Amino acid sequence: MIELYQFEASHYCEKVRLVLDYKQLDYRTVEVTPGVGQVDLYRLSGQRQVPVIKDGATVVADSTAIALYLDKTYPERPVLPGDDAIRGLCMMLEDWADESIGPNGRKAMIGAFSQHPSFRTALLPASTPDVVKTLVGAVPGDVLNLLGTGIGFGPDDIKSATLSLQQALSSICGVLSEHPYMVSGEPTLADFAIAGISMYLKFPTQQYVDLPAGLCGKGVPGLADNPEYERFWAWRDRLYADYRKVRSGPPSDPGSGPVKIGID
Ligand SMILES: N[C@@H](CCC(=O)N[C@@H](CS)C(=O)NCC(=O)O)C(=O)O
Repeated sequence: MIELYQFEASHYCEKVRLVLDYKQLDYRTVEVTPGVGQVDLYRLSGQRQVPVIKDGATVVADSTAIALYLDKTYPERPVLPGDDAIRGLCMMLEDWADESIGPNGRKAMIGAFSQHPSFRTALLPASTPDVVKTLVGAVPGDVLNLLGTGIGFGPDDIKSATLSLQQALSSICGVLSEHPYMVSGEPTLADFAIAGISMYLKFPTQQYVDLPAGLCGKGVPGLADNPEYERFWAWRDRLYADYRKVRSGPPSDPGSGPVKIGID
């Protein structure tokens, strides 16, 4: 069976899980422990980032390379369009999702996390005592802003990331006003990349991903709840409902399992 080495909370891993589910491939996930687990991952794949898949003797790193490998090896339910010109567009959009929506989404989410106490406390396990929740919620946003400045997560970086994401969501809504999916009448890698990599803008509304239940449907204020982007969120919800498998087990008990949001 295919093994997916992952961080459950990684948006690049979510892109791969969407592709695997769409292609109806059986797989099992192997949760990599940030830091120490990445040493083993390096031994396996020659690099330290997730996602990585192991399929028999074949090991593939990088979400794009994985999607291409899966489509080539398992051609049923392709995610790459057959037509050269449409495939070109698909790959361009996929790259845009990886290189722009991904890094900007991470910054905007961390910005929301620092500015909104309720978002911050939603990241905590349900079993967290109220007193701790209050304390975490009460850390002033300014302090968190200061901590982020200098590593590319200061208020200016977050503002420009958010602006770029607003532009991205408007553009996608424009496409969706005339088409059901990004480049053709069927979903392609462009759709799964955008849908998976937008996870930090708004977490999926159901327990598709093993995250604290309080995070379901929560996201970056101004993006996740803005009626201007309703078409985008409706499209993503539909894609999830049609193709993504809901987790079968109960949400992790935060007291007994890893609930760390492994956002690097
Ligand atoms: N281009 C890569 C990006 C993967 C990536 O950024 N992975 C992050 C998790 S979201 C990671 O492994 N970070 C740990 C690290 O860089 O040490 C892909 O598409 O797979």
